[in-house]
Amino acid sequence: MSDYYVGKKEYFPKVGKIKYEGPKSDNPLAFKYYDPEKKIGKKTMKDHLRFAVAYWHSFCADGTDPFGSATLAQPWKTDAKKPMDAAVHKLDAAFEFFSKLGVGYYCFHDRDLAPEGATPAESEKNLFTMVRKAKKLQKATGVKLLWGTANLFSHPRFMNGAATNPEFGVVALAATQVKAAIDATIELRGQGYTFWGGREGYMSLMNTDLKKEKDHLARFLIMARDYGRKHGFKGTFYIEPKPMEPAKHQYDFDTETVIGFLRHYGLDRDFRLNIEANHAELAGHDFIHELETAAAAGFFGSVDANRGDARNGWDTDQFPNSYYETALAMYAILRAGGFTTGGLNFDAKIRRNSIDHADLFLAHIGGMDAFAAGLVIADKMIADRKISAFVKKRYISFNTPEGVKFAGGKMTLEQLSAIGEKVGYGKAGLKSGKQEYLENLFNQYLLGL
Ligand code: XLS
Ligand code: CA
Ligand code: CA
Repeated sequence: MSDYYVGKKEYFPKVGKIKYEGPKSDNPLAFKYYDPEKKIGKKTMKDHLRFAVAYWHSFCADGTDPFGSATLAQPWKTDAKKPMDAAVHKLDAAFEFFSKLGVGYYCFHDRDLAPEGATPAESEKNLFTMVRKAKKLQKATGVKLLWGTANLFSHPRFMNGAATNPEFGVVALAATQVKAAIDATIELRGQGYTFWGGREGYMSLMNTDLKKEKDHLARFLIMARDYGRKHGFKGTFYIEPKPMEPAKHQYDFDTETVIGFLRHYGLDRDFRLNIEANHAELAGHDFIHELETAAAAGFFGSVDANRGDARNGWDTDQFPNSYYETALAMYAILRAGGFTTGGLNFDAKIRRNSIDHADLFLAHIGGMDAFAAGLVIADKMIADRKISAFVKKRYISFNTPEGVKFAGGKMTLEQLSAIGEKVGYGKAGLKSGKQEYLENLFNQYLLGL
């Protein structure tokens, strides 16, 4: 029996343990850049990148889209007659996949792990039956939970939102799920708990009290935070911004919006951001802009690693494959101090016509290689100091006593204006921003891989 599956059946029999073979390998089922134990600076690649697999895309989504039904063969579902049996098979398949791929973490929604029951109590029972099994598999494989979350958007009861629903009863039902999902996360020693604002937003302001809904959302998050802390959750709570889809407008629009919200409602100590590349794009931002914004405010937490499509205006959730993007992202992440409780969660799905047995592996291998390469490139950029030295020098005029006074809040507008009088027109020290030089330099780092 293979070391990499612990259930009764092997679900990926044609794939063994994925190994590092180096950039010259022509084996599609091998890593070209991701060499888990290789040290980059003080940490191994594995510890820098903290890869996680998203349970929902890889084991639940079946290729259904608005125009067509399931395309992906998922024997762990079709094998079973009862929903709970299917959940057990799915868990076995998932842990076989995690171990063969060699990722350290996974992430799930409550309903990914276990089906909803006839009552909230039965749903919780189902979840805990699966949590107990997951705990055993975590122990057997060493794979850990990066974060847990609750699905508060799929069921029709959440069509008008969860915490922001106009019906108090629905808000209370959302609480049954969040309470149980936090318990599950604690039980599985999850390092984080995520809130993505599924349908927390609105479709029309004609029927929406925006202020009330935002207040309710904050209330709900405060209760969840207090519950988690009271029951021993020491990890990080995350908010994952997204500007739209499924709602026309979502309250957690982007990083800056979420930071403002957290500060306004006093949630800034416990919550950090989980930034998704595709959501950044939907908000009209570069991924690195969102990372840098979070880091600058001390809110950087975790990443949902994927990509969108520059010409599609929706959440395509594709696997990341641009080394340009991953290098920029890792440059921001390393300068933010790297991950602590967070990691790189592949919130990405294979295309619905990727129906071969190994496609799920190939997708993850590509994403892991892209981030490993990004890490190596970013590490060189930092070590070389050319870019950081340039940026530092660009602001050197603020190192004068007057500049220091200004930045330290020790100057009035009158005083600043008097300095301006002295500087006079034509002597303000115009210097080139050197964008083209820096972009060329970046390409050199990229090719120097
Ligand atoms: C959907 C979100 C979702 C969260 C978890 O767009 O990305 O999958 O990451 O609820
Ligand atoms: Ca996500
Ligand atoms: Ca997404």
